[in-house]
Amino acid sequence: MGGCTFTRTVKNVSGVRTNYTIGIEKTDAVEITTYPAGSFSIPANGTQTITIRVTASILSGGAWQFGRIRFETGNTFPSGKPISTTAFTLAVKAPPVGSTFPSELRRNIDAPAGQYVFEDQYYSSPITAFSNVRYGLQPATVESFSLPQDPTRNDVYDDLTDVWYTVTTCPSNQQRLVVEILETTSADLDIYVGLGNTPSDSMLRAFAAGQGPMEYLSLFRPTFSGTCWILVQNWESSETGAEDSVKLAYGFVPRPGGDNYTITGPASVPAMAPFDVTVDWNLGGTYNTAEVWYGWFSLGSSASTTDDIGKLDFNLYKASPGSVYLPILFK
Ligand SMILES: [Ca+2]
Ligand SMILES: [Ca+2]
Repeated sequence: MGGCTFTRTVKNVSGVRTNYTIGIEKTDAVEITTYPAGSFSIPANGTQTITIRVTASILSGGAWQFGRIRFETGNTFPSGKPISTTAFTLAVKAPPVGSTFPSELRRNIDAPAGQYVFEDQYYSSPITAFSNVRYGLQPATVESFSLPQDPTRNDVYDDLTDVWYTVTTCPSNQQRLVVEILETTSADLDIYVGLGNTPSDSMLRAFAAGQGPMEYLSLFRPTFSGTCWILVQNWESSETGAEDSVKLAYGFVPRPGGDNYTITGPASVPAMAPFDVTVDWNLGGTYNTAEVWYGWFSLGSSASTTDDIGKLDFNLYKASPGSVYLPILFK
């Protein structure tokens, strides 16, 4: 699907710390998301980088879509004068090809069996024999531990007692490798994955080390396998000297799979006519022993073309008391 991501860096020249909220206005057939989302705060003379993702839907029919992003604040200059809202506009146009399916399906669950219906989806070509390929759902391994801030955080590997890591086997021929933070009190965790028994920079193969603690690493068909390590560094603890709790999930999606869920759709659909697709899962006994499951599926328009309509990461989370996994459905 057409879409683009870009960044804007804003500098605070007001002379005071300023809190901004992000407002988005847009036409219907475009999605606009920002990171950070919602709001941010910039110290006097500080800067903030905003990442903006813009995706035009095929429902735009190739017409220009428009958006306006506003940074609003109730703060005032030292003189007492209000700081005005800043804003910029953007325009996007995408060819009417592809489908309206998102790139992932995430659900919170409270029972072994469940269902999700993608309603009123569109595909730019005719569907002559709806098909799908399914991998997973495979239970993840969940680890809970506590971790203080790495006192030498600019070097992940200098003292491995300052970080948390586990050694496991990264199987070959996997559709996905997923490592993610489920819960933590830390202000900023980072995830590193590499080969061998002992973490080192030279054996690093993948990492997720962005802003904030809730890192999510999802690799499509990882090219490395064998004995591997998964490492978590506490880059910034919740407060000085604190040991932060961390709940981490990691898992693999083997090929083949797909025994514990089904996908149904209409056998045939004309181009650009709405249709529903239903995903039904039954985790069976694993529901009692696991709390996160990973899968992957594709949707196709004929028996021989099985992935032209959509390719989706599929994550299920069993919500435990006291935890909040927000179901995120990107559309
Ligand atoms: Ca260190
Ligand atoms: Ca981070």
